[in-house]
Amino acid sequence: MSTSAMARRLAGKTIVITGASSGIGRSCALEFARTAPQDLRLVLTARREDRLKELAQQIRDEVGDGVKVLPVALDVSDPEQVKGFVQKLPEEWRVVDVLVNNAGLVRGVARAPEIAEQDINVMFNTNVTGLINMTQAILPIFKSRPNGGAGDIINIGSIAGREPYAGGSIYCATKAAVRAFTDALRKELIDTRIRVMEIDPGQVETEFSIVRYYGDKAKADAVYAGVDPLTPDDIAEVVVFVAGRPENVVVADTLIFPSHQAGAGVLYRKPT
Ligand code: NDP
Ligand code: 8X3
Repeated sequence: MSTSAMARRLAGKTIVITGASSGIGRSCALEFARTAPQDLRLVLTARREDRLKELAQQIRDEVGDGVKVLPVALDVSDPEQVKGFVQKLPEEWRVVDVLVNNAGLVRGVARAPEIAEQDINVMFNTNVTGLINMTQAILPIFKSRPNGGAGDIINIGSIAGREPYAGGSIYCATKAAVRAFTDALRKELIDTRIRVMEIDPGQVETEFSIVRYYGDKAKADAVYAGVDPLTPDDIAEVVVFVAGRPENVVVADTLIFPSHQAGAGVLYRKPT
């Protein structure tokens, strides 16, 4: 069977994805599996383990045994769980090559001084501290490789980290923090083969808005009324693309909009 250059570059890799139970993370798992179906290991993590198991089965049904999938329940906002994560993996799964730091969420549209403390904490603990702790848990593996180390860190940021908007101050601050951490880390690792990359989506239709509106599906649907948002697969294709570049190519920073969007909240809605 002939394989693509990208499949050959990804072959043999072990890829950890956070937030793989839904949306962009779930699509990333499927896209990696479809792109390199012959020899890949996927460690799929999130809090909802039942969903991860279903996804593992779907991948097996679709591409067969070439892709090995390990579902792992992991709450990235819990520092103790993240600290124990690598040690708890079976030994053959610990040689991680790619970390996709995707787990994240927004809660509410409140403005200061009305923002619930719990929402502030959950957004920072997940989007910022969780991402940093995951990175610190995996980096020693990368750094143990020759010539200073090798491996890929792919952080999912957001247009919200570049253009803060009213009603999103905390979420925007978390994504700006992701951006600062990512840029500093890339500089810290300049003498290695560790690639630090950030992908910033604009509007993507996932469970993101359902979570933002505390489960209110009608409010979430209104976000996408009259527009044609990105799908999680659109972002997953870019994630797999950057991981599948030749070793010397670092797609450091990417901003992706749907065609109706030109900034955070700068949307064209079709008249209804
Ligand atoms: P979804 O709500 O569909 O998916 C979010 C994922 O994050 C779920 O798998 C969820 O899993 C996981 N997650 C949330 N909290 C935790 C936690 N504490 N520990 C582990 N996993 C967690 O949203 P998206 O796919 O849209 O979001 C993915 C990323 O994309 C986020 O970082 C988001 O900020 C970013 N993004 C989204 C955009 C959009 O418009 N949708 C635009 C720009 C960026 P579980 O609940 O099972 O733990
Ligand atoms: C999600 C994009 O603009 O809805 O990160 O906050 S936005």
